[in-house]
Amino acid sequence: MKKTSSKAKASVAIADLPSTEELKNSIIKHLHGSLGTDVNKASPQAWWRATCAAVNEYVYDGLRNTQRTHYQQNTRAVHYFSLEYLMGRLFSNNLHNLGVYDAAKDALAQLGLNIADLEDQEEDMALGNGGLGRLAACFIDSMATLNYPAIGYGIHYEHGLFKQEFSDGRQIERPDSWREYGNPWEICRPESIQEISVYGYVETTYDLQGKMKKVWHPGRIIKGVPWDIPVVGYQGSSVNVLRLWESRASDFFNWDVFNSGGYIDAARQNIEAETISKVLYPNDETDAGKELRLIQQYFFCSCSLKDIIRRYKRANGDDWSKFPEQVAIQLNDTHPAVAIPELMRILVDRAEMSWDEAWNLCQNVFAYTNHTLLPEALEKWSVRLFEKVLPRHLEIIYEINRRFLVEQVDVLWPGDNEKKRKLSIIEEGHEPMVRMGHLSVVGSFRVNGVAEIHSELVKSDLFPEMVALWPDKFTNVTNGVTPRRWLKACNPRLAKLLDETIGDEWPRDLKQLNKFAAFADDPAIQDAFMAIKQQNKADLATVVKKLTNISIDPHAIFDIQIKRLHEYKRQHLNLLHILALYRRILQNPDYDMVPRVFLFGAKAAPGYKLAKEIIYAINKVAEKINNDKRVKNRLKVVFMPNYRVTLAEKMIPAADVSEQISTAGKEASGTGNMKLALNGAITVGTLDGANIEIAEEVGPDNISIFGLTVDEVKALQAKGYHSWDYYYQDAEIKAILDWLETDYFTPGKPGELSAIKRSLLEGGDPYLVLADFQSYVKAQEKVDGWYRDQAGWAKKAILNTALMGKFTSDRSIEDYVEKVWKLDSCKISQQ
Ligand code: GFP
Ligand code: GFP
Repeated sequence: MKKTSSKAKASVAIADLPSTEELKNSIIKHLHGSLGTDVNKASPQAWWRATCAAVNEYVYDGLRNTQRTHYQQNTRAVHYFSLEYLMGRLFSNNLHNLGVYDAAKDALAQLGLNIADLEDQEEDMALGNGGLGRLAACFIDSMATLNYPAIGYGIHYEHGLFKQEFSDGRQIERPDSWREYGNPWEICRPESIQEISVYGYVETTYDLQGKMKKVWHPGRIIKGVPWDIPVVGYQGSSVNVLRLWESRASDFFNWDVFNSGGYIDAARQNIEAETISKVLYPNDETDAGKELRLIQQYFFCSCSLKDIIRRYKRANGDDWSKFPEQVAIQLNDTHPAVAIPELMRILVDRAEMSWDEAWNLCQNVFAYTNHTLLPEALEKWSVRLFEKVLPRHLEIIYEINRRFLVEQVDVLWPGDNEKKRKLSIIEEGHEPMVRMGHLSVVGSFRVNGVAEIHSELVKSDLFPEMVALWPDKFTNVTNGVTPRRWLKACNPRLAKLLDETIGDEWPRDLKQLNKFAAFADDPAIQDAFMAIKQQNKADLATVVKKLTNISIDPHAIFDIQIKRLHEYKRQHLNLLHILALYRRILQNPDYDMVPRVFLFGAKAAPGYKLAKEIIYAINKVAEKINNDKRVKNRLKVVFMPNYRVTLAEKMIPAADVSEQISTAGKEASGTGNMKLALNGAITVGTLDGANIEIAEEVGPDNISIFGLTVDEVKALQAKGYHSWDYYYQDAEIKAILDWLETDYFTPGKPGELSAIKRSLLEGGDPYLVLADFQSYVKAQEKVDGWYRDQAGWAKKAILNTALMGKFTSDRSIEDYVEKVWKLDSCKISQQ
């Protein structure tokens, strides 16, 4: 008889969770039977794989039960289309979500193994750049937890985001081969392969009735092989699937070339086909590999649509009328927007549906999330490129656009050519472009931004005319993060304290954290909370020592900025503040400040020069400060190499201060801000993105806000912003910027760090770093003052944790369900 743990009662998809003893036996069984090795000689890798295999027995149980239930009930499902999924590691996540983490830990301990060592055997699944990809990962966790029928679709990149190393302070990129030796969590599904076409030309033909028909003769056919990664909901609710497509040369095509004697050619085309899923594109890599990137987007959209249609037809036959009832597709940014013309092509060209019927159907299926207002992120593809890669889709886009301009734009603004020019999906000019943002809005029934202010700016600044055309189309869904990974799993000490004080319901009902607020003044809880933070900081100090050889004092304030490196996120503002403190210390040896350790984690896109210069500058300044005796340990600066999800999980629980310092109006939401506050860090932040909503939740006493507001930024820019004025009028700014030009931080090499100064002065300081500088310094002084009162600080930190309930991704998903997807949750039945 299997022992059913108490957790199993709450679970629906998985009948019997294993006891410690059963897990132990299963691990050994898999060590022998799946890994072909023996307890006496197994490597940590083998133990880790055997444990994954043991866990997978239960995961697959849940997967089968979930898929069967969805199939039997023919449920409506949401399909999340995303070019990025920043999953991190799955081992501890799956154990926690199954509710067997402790059992596994004990089982491994009985086998003489430390679970943390096994966790370190896993490579991060880093199939994303930053916030956008990590959001997708949090969302699929929440969708499974809340029992929503949902599939994540994406690309099975062979290489995820590059690994970062530093060489003399400069970023070096190394390939990430996360699945070089296979990944125990994924299942290849050759039975569900799809074929997709690219290139070629379009022929116009007429049937006997004289009806025109377009026939696309593709130049190449590529095979998409699906890999499924089970997504385990909390307490074993649903087990959904993340389906990632890998590209391969189509057998059909190779055979053809091979027969005509072109073996080498066939091999070359093989390589080309496989290139499609080779690498994840780093952000901001604007000019490189445009063609490949467009093909990547089309490849996964087409494979996914065909997969969805196959499943739909299996349940509903050839009757398309129920398609919009059964299928919702969420476009994660404009990256998958080509799915819109692709579905039109399938409906009009293949299913021979009328245009109007097809368009009506499309417009009831797609919804689009905008993640940024930055112009470089609103994708555009040259018409020329589109025509080469997807000739039929370009025609379809022209037709979508023609009808849009005639039937919508010209009706609301008759004869207004300026409006047409602005709203056209095709941007005119020397090099005509397809605007994927416009296409996404026109083809979707809902468009959302990712925080209140951002959604407002999407309406007022980005698409005001679209709002005039379709006022109800636009909405907001504020981002969220999964509290399972970002508190329960990464901060077990705090999780335990919460369990003991407010009960253990909070991981699936984060508003429960509110109850913790009642303990904010309780000295015993304050002490416990601060002791936990202290232990987490000591743990991080060990990691820092190991990775960088820098010693940091866990009693200093740990001030953390972790996010992609970008000028708008303003890591260089943080750097200027560090320089200001350093200078004050040098000028006044007794300068009174609470010792502070500034920790950074960030990757710069390989082609983003200034971002890389900022990393270099921080590393060089760090080197100098960390070795300067006069500083007397009041300041330490650490740039953590190879920032990724796994490192975030170690840094976030140890943070005292969270840096969220983007130029107001630029950070759509942020999600790191939520994770850090949830773990009790005090935010130093601008009124930007979700910081605004965090401030509303935690209240002004528990957050340090600074800088220009969105309206003030706009006003300043309208009036004309002159960064030179700040340089000449503020002696501290001038001294710091001039300092960067000397060889103080780069002995013998003056000018090595001058790129930052140049961008802030000659470059016009596009992100208003100098305008916000003094206000930022004051916000930091406020934090310094707060920290001197430890009880007061503990209270603020506790309240940050307690008042973050809104920011669970479960709430975001419920918002999507209500405002966009209209899904029913589906209780999974066991067999
Ligand atoms: C199955 C089930 C679906 C389920 C998906 C994804 O489809 O109901 O939603 O898997 O979990 F039938 P196949 O891809 O196996 O055909
Ligand atoms: C982007 C935006 C963030 C936002 C995420 C998720 O992420 O403000 O929180 O998408 O919506 F910029 P990154 O570009 O910062 O990775």
